Amino acid sequence: MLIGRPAEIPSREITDPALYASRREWLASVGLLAASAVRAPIRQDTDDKPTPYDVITTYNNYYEFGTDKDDPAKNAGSLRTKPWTVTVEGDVKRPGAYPLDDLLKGLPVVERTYRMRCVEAWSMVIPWMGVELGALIKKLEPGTRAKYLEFTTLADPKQMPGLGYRVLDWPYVEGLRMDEAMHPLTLIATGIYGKPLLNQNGAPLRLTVPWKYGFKGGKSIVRIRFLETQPKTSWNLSAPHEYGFFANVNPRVHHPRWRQDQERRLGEFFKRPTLPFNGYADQVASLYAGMDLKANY
Ligand SMILES: Nc1nc2c(c(=O)[nH]1)N[C@H]1C(S)=C(S)[C@@H](COP(=O)(O)O)O[C@H]1N2
Ligand SMILES: [Mo]
Repeated sequence: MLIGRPAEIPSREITDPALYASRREWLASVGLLAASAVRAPIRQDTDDKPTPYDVITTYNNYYEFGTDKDDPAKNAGSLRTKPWTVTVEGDVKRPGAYPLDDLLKGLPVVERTYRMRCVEAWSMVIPWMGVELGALIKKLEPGTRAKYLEFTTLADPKQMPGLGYRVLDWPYVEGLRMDEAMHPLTLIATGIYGKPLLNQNGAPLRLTVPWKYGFKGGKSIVRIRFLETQPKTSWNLSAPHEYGFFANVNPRVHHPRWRQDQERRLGEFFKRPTLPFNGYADQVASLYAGMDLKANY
């Protein structure tokens, strides 16, 4: 009955971008969007055409499930995301072990369509659903010494076959400076195309920082720490000259294996130019005023 289509229609057809848009209109027309508890206004942060759902969910980087692009979709079925607990530690007034629902309770649900640029020089456009990380941080009440956030993601060999390969020193850890974490573009994502995240995309919650390379967006987060000093992050530790802590998308600074001034948008034939800060410079460049952006890859 979804937008008047037969129930047996495959889900990938229901969620193609055009139908997604009309589904949203349909939800709005029957008052469902407005009725849901605390839903913030939708803000489109790009006019680029969203990448189809089946591409977003089958072409993935999630090395805990294997290093080929189709490994996560094939192998991540073994991940158990219910129940899910996120531990909050460090200089914060409300530390604790939060069941996921409690962690996110009361925070406005937002939908944002963002470009995602991987350091491997491909990109997608993803309609995320989630909460602003800044809203979560305010709810948890950081202390005055908290200058950075560290995000640790699940590392359970029983559920994650890729952990057998020492590609990285598990668990996968990422981090942000407090002002980056508080920026309204930064999301804790819980869904894509209005549906809960699939395991291969980092269920049940992952980080999304659209002006940074995709590896900053740690998947399946189990711990958030409020720190005084910059956390040690996995890719930066494994190859500091290739992966910076800031890792802002920067077409002028190349990775040894991937030029960064162009990218392949999945689904497109011709390469397109990569934009500084992935096209979000007007919103975020001021965070890095005075920093040498040639060095701060
Ligand atoms: N835990 C974990 N998070 C991760 C990764 C990973 O291997 N493990 N890969 C990162 C990289 S390199 C990218 S580009 C994005 C890919 O997100 P997607 O597969 O949902 O598009 O996830 C990031 N988050
Ligand atoms: Mo990536």
